Amino acid sequence: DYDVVCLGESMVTFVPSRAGRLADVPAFHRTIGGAESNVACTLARAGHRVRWISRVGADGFGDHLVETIAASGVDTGAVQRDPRRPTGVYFRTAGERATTLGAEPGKAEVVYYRKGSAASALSPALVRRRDAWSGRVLHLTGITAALSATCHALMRRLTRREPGRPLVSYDVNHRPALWHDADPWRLAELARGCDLVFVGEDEAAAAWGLPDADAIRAALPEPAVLVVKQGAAGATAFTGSERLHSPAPVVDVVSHVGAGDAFAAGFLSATLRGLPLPDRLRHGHLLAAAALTVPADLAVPPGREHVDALSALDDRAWG
Ligand code: KDG
Repeated sequence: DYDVVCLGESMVTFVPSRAGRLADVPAFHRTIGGAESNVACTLARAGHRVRWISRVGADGFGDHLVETIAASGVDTGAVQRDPRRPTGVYFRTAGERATTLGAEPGKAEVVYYRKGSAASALSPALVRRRDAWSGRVLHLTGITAALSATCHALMRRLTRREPGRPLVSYDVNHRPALWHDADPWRLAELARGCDLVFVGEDEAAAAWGLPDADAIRAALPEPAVLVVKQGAAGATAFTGSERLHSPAPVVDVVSHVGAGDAFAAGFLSATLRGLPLPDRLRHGHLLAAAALTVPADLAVPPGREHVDALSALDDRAWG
């Protein structure tokens, strides 16, 4: 059995050869993206047993995703091939530090080609419970809920509180480009059925109009652990009656894409190792720092000993 099962869509990702508006980028570099497989790969590289469940097209991009994710040490045996639908792809800008016309500073421009993708056909009928429940933790994100009606139904099924289910971890991951017609409060409804929830203060403001960490906790009292990420200001975790803030290390940001996934992976890794809450938050910050300082969605994370050593540094080294 696995430590963590991650379920969700991955895409072949095209990252520009240089900074600037998407409209001006002449060439792209192929890499991979997908919030849940980013978490899976980072956890596998930290030494955990991880499975990724998804559906890809019977095409070269599907092969590339499965081969790359498997090469990180993730079990891909439960990944399905769809003979009729393609693997999703997406393009985004790089060099978010540069303020370019048409792009909000600090935000990447993102264009998805994933409507009707193989993964959007995932449904309660296509995912066996014994596969989804084959780990100590099942990690999901709100992206899946936005892909199709059948994917939303699958998310509702997987976040239903039932005896015998593993710990369900959920990163809200509000992607505005996927929520044109749908109500983003669906993301909060799903969170209520989960045990561990990650959400950014910025996305809670955008999706739900909630101003700060305390307002988010008031709206989401159900998860046993709620982690509110506050960008450069750090993160605040709520567990039962406890509230703990942890500052983030100062880094030179190259790209924000993938940092949230790395944070979730660090927090989950420390949780699986039975480390206390302050260490879970620090492990999250350290892996996020690695992701923030590379252009790709997925960074090669620092090794476990390195993270442990950094995490043990004096408090003055933080914030
Ligand atoms: O968290 C990073 C992801 O957003 C990226 O890898 C692509 O999964 C992706 C998405 O749907 O945006």
